[in-house]
Order: sequence, then structure tokens, then C-alpha cells
Amino acid sequence: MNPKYDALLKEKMSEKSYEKLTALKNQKVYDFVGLFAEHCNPATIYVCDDSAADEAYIREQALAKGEEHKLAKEGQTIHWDGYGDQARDKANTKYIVTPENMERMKSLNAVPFDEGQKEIMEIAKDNMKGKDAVVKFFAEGPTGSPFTIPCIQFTDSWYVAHSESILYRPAYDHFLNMKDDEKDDIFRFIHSAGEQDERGCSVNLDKRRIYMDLQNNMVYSQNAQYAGNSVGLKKHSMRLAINKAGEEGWLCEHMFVMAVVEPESKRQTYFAGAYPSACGKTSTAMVPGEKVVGDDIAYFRNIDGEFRAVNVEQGIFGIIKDVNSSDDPVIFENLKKGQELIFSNVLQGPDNNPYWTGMGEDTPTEGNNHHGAWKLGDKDANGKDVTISHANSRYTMRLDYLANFDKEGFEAKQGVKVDGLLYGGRDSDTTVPVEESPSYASGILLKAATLESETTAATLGAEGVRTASPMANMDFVSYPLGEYTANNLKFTEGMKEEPKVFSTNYFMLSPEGKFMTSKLAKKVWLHWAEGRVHGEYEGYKTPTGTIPLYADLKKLFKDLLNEDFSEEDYTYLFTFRCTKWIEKLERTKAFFAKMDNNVPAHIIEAWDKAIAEISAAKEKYGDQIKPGTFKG
Ligand code: SPV
Ligand code: MN
Repeated sequence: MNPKYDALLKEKMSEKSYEKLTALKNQKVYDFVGLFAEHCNPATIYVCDDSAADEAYIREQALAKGEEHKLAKEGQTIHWDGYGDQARDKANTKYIVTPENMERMKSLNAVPFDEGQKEIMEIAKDNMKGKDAVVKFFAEGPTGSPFTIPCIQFTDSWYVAHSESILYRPAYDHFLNMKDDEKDDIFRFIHSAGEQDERGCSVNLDKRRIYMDLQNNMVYSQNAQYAGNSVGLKKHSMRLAINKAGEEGWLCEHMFVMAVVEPESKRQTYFAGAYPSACGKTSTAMVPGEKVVGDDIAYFRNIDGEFRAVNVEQGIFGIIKDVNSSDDPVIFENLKKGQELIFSNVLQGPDNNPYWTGMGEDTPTEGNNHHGAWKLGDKDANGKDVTISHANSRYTMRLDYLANFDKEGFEAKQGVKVDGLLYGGRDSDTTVPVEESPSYASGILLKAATLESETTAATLGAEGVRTASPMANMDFVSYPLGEYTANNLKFTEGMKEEPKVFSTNYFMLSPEGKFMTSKLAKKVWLHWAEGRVHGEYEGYKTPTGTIPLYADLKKLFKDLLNEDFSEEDYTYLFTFRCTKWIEKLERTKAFFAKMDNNVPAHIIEAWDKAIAEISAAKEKYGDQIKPGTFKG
């Protein structure tokens, strides 16, 4: 298919692999594989189709290469990343950008295209030498749908290939059936773990780079193993998709998709939710009794005038710390089963079972973990105690294992119709537990763009520091923040109906510094929002939206959780705090100005208008406005 690569590919591939590659009749795919076969120089290349045999081969190779190890239970394996490779490498994740675009992209860790490409190609040169590489085809979103983005992954890590097999829909057949005029519109990912040690960990972390080429929808990841750095289909693809969505008029968001199920009528109402990390995203997506479509990334499209969503993925790459039988029963039960699961950076105990921090069980005092052979009290090179598992240790699991998986919603080629959006931050003193926005636009500007998460005693650094996290998407927004926010606003133009937008905050503290509701209270806020979507509850106005009446919440707490909710707690939690809100809006303005010197004027004006309205309310009602007293 290209005389430049034919002989080389035939030499590195079995006849069968070569046939699978050429059967696609996709020049772009062929040239991509050819270019990196030559440049990264693996010993062999295995091309996968969607067959069970190829899935099994990937699992076998991940074990044979020592990147994963069998655990006691059937199907369970463990993988370790290098000690310095257990979270996303933000500093070395960069956009390679054409000169005319450099100014526009300057707050986004951009490097000039030629310079960046030269550097990454030098690092990639012969990086697969002596190794066996694999090529696999996946889709973001369901195949054969308006949402589908076909992707090709070329990697020398069988752990990465295995993770992607669990997390993404297979798409060799989709590639096979693509029409000629569709064949160019694909995402391409080249990854090499580089040199690996005996535990399968990348060694040359000083040369770890993740470079994104938005012009060509291609991402280079070198010398990394942690999935957030290596799995092309996850956050690399998300950055490409956000940019593509911006150009094409749809949205890619860092959001779960779930259905709230009304207990009596069984009515299902779909919500998508954005929560910065450690603000309750997974636990909201998985509230017992509701249904889950996806937990991390959603695409939204206007289909026939409706706001529709798909889950981009088919699995969960979830934080395992503190997953236990009482807080996350659905997940925990599945982590205990003999089924295909990859545990990363947890402890492999002497009984060959996985153990992690906060699992709610006795844990061994020795074994193998993210640091190597480990026993209680071991310190790392900096004299820090090595914990039983890393704080960012994870499980990789198919979503359809979950009893509350919404198979129908997940498989819908046109996506599900979203009636509510949730934006949930973490603050101890400003945002009420749940509030509805008067309009979609107000929701995007006052709920989504203002999201923040506050550090707690449990995180490193000073307590109470707020990190701006617009749309909980800051690490992935791949073009200027103001433009992205304007595109969020524009998205619903011409739709028959806009979703209602709600803020949530599970972390408001009492004056004594205590949480005032149980962890399950989120179920109440969700069901109130669900009722509002169907016009069911009255509410009180605030300067930024509508809050619940006490009587409705009291009943919901009783019916759903059998808990008593006092009027005193209600009044405290739902008081509107004027100065706190003005400060929050000022911080949002400052953050946007720092990230983007071209924030559209209409956005800034909307914030100024909100600040003026809140100031007027403060004059009239006082700084702390109790529920029911504000009259607009
Ligand atoms: C996140 O950090 O938002 C994740 C995990 O979902 S990672 O794959 O590292 O991005
Ligand atoms: Mn995420």
C-alpha cells in the first residue's frame, strides 16, 4: 500500500497481521503504522481485529512480558507503574502548535510545532527496539453512530493494549466498513513504554513526554506506563475531541452520564455531571438504586433538536483508595469477584490477593506494591512512609459487570436525552447542597464556569485553598477557556429544550467544621433535581437560582434514606451567602483572565451583572439570606 513501507511491514508482521492491516484499505492507517514501524523499530508488530482470540492474546502477552501478574482469583491481574509514574505528568503533556496558533494557545503548555515534533521524534527513535508491538482499533462512543470517533493505537505495552480492550469499544469491523470519504477522520495514538525494568515499569522517566498534535489528531506518548499518560483513548483522545468538538459544534465533557430512577413510577431521567477530582463524581454516578451509563467522559450532540449524550468508554479506570463495602458497595463487590480486572499500584499480599488503603479489611504487613518488595514501615528515597497502595492506585473494569449498568442507554446509537446537568464542586462555606439555575446559560456561567475544589486536611499543602476547575475540565480543555465556555453556551442554540442545570456541593461544613448530612444525601439532591425536571417541586428563589423547600427535602430524606433532616440544618445549609458568592465570582473572573486574554465580553458582562445583583440583594436582605426571604 506504500512501497516505502511494504517490505518492512512484511518483515515485522506475520502474514495474518499484514492481511488484517491491508484489508482495511486505509492509506492513513497504513502509513501511520509504516512510519512508526520504521521509526520506533519494534522487533515485531501484531495487528488485532475484534476477535476473542486476539483479546486473549493481548491478555497472555501482558503476563508473558511481565507487565501484569496473575492474582489468586481467576481473571484478576496486577500491574505496577514506576514509582515516579503513578499520576498524569502535567508538565510534560504539551500541545505542538503551528506558529500562527502559538499566541492563542499560550496558556495551555504549547510548544512550537517543529521544535516539539523534532524532540518527540528523537525520543521515539528506536524506542521499541527489540520489543513486540501491537496495533489495535477502537471507537470512542458507540460504533456506527453519529458520535463515533474511530481510533488506532500503536503501542509496545501489552498492559496499555489490555487496558484499552477493557475500557473502549472494539472497532476493527467499524474500520473495515468505513466509506472512503470517512477514512481520514480518525484519531491516532503512538505509545512506547520505552526501556522497562523487570517489573515492566518504564525506566527513562526523564524522557517521558506526551505531545499532542491537534492539527492532525495524533498523540505521541513516550516512556510512560501510568494509564493517564499512556492510554491514548482516555485523556489524550479527550483533548483531541474537545478541540474537534469546538470546531464542529458539539461538546466533549469530563462528565458521567447516569439515570435517576423514580422509585414508584420507575421513570428514568438522564443527568450528566462534572465534578473535579475528589468531589464525589464516581459515587454520584454510582448511587445505589440509580443507573449508570458512564463515569468519566461524555460526548454531547444536538440530534433532532435534542441534547443527547453517549459514554465515550465502556469501562472504568477508577480510584481504588477508600473503595469499601459500605461506601462503594457496587464496585467493592465486583473487585472481589473472579473476573477480568486489572489492579494497578496496589499491594499484592502473601496470599496473592490485592489490598489497598481504605478497603475496610485487615491488610497484610508485607508483599509487593508500587514501591517494590514492601513491608510495613518501609520508607522511600525521601524518607517518606510507603503506604500499602499508592493514593492514585486504580482498578480497570468493564462497566457491564455492574448490576446497575444501563445497558440500553449505553448502547443507544443516538445516545440518551439529557434532561439535567450537574456541576459539583467542593467548598466548605459558599455553595448550597443543590440549586437549580434559571436557565442553561446561567447554569454554564454561574454553576459550571465557577466550579472550584477546596483542599482538605487529607490533601497535601495548605487547607482551604480553592482551585478553579471550570467544568471540571481544566486539564483537558485544548483551546482557550473563554472560547470553550462560549461554545458550551452556543451548543443549545436551536434545541427544542435545554437541560436544566444544577449545582451541588456535598462538602458544606457546620460552624463546628462538621459535615451536616450523611454521604448518601446526594441521593436526595438527585431526586429533587429529577422532580424539578418534571415540574414537580416548588422552590425558593435566590440571587442565582432556585433552592428546595424544607418540606420536600424532609420527605425525600425520609422516603429515600429513612433519615431525619432537621429544619435547622436545612436553614444553615441553604442560606445564600452574598459576600462568599461575590468573592467566588471575582476569583472566576481572575482565573479566566489569567488563562485567556480574549474572554468574550458577553461572558464577563454576565458575571458583572450577577455580582451587581448579589450586591443589591445584600443591601436589601443582609449578607446571609435565609431560604424563603429573597423575593428577587
Ligand atoms: C482523571 O484524572 O480525571 C482520570 C484518571 O479519570 S486519568 O486517566 O489519569 O486522567
Ligand atoms: Mn477523569
